Amino acid sequence: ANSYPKVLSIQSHVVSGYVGNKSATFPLQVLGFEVDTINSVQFSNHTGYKVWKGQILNEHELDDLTDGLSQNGLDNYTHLLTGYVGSPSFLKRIAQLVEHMRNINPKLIYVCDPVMGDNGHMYVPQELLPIYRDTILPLADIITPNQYEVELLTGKKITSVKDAWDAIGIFHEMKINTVVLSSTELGTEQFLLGLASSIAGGKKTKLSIKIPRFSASFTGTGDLFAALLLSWMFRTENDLKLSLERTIFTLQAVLKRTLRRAAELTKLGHPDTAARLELQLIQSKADIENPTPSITAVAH
Ligand code: ATP
Ligand code: PLP
Ligand code: PXL
Repeated sequence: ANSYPKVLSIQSHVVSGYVGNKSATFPLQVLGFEVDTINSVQFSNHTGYKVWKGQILNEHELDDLTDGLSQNGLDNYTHLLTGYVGSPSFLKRIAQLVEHMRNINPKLIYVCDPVMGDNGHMYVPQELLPIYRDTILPLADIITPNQYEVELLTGKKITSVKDAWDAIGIFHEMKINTVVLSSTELGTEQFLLGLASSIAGGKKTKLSIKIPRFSASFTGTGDLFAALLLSWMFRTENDLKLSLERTIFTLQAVLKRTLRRAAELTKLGHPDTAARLELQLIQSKADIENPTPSITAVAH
């Protein structure tokens, strides 16, 4: 029996900075999860810098790791979390892995961030799209696509809040219990609009949340969002409203701290590189542990 929830997180590792597993592990641990990580890549830093170097894990190497876990009976997880995946063969192996993990624990919760692109631009190979749509998503319990990823997955352009709810309905028809669009451009200049919907246990919940927008673009926030949402859905027994509000509170706190630090670095004459906007995650431990939401999500 598991005394703690135990998550397998398959994401990027960066030596310096906070994206992928570096963004997800600390908050999950702070919130009481055992976290086992498989590093789908190991890079010096994220790809927003002028240079990045490192290694990519292939599907055979993934098999080696999961086979070792399996032979020692270490593959009893309560949760699986996946983010950025760069190759079709690796993504197909993840589908097999979900099925294996569900045989071990039929109650496994799979949280999938189907990372493919942003703002009308795909940054993964196009072959990933049909694999996510037809093979991976039907296995997921919670998905966190962005607006562009929803358009890719449903084949429909989203230009209104109604379009977004309709698209979310399509995912529910695929038996995905919980769908969260962590940020859409359907708000205003001042606010990003977050949308969340759940049909878990036959109970329908539809929520929107206005997220005060900062005029900077960050990296690793999508990964942090998915890790926090996973944590709070477990800790609140699937209370989507509380989970969304707490997740957004922590993101706001991390981003405010990150911007404060960036301004300090600028004052000190630090060069204007991607390093200035690395998430101030460790410094935000208290805001991860004890979120005190001030923004409420409203029902639809
Ligand atoms: P993914 O690509 O991982 O599926 P995404 O692109 O939607 O997700 P982000 O745009 O990084 O992910 O958003 C995740 C969360 O980060 C948002 O819900 C929001 O809380 C926060 N966030 C990111 N950028 C900003 C910003 N400029 N201002 C305010 N909040 C932000
Ligand atoms: N660009 C590349 C090459 C990436 O690998 C990622 C990671 O997922 C992103 C952009 C954007 O990441 P996100 O929107 O999750 O912050
Ligand atoms: O999800 C963000 C991310 C993950 N992994 C790698 C990245 C990025 C964003 O740039 O470069 C390797």
